[in-house]
Amino acid sequence: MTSETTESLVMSRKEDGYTVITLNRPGKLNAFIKEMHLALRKAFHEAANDPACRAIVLTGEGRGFCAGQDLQERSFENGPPDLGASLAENYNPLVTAIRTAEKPVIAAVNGVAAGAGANVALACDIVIAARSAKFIQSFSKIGLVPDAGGSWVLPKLIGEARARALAILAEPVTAEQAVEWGMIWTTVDDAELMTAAEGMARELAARPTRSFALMKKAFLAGPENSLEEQLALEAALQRDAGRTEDFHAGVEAFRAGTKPVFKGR
Ligand code: T3D
Repeated sequence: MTSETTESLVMSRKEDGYTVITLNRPGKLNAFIKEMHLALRKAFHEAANDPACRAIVLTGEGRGFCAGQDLQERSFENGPPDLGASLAENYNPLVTAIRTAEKPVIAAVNGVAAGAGANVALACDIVIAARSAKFIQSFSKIGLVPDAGGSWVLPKLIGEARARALAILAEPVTAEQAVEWGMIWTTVDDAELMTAAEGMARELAARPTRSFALMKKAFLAGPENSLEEQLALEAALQRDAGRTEDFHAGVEAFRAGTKPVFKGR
């Protein structure tokens, strides 16, 4: 690495109520190298565990969101690399951290999101993409299979026919097409991306954070559960939600006809 340091590979900016985490290898479209994974895990862990942070925005510096694994990092000199180990060590914990974070995670997709870069974005709770962004399941172009949760989340989002075709053909999906297919939440003009993403984060930071944490548990478990199991889980989660200060504040404000002040607990 020349001017790249672990610290600078990922930037973390704390705002009032939310944190913006920015992948920062713009010259390589923010492709993942080991050091960037380490820095991202650290930044994400800090934001996830910071009580003052009630929403996280993940974005990329420059013209790309993330081009997935840095292919220059892979060496075949001593035999084939162990990609399973790479996933277990780096990508899987990241996707799990995003899905289990007890606060909403917004992906602000500023440009191309390819390979694991696309699927890290799709692991986030809400995806907002710049109009010029595109999503590419580029794995099959280099003989790999979708990872970082892509084979799990894509069929759920867009149906199996489209998921299979995207994985096999590795064709880019524009931001507008992604919205139309239900792959992402919305698209905005490029210049508006961070205003939109941070505006949403600011708004979410003023909402009842525990309810977001609990509903994430429900959505995570849902696909594997029977209806009976999911109903039981909803009852357990709602029991917890009903015990929060924010539920109390919400009901009091409703009765008084005032605006609730949610504290996230
Ligand atoms: O290994 C494991 O741990 C297993 C996990 C695998 C997960 C994966 O993500 S596998 C998939 C890896 N990603 C790709 O295959 C995508 C490769 N990149 C591309 O196909 C294209 O770059 C894009 C379609 C994303 C963008 O194209 P374009 O024309 O807009 O940009 P570009 O000119 O190709 O790229 C700009 C620079 O970024 C360029 O560097 P240079 O020549 O200017 O110094 C290019 O080499 C670099 N870059 C882009 N993607 C990667 C990359 N360098 C290393 N690895 C990349 N993935």
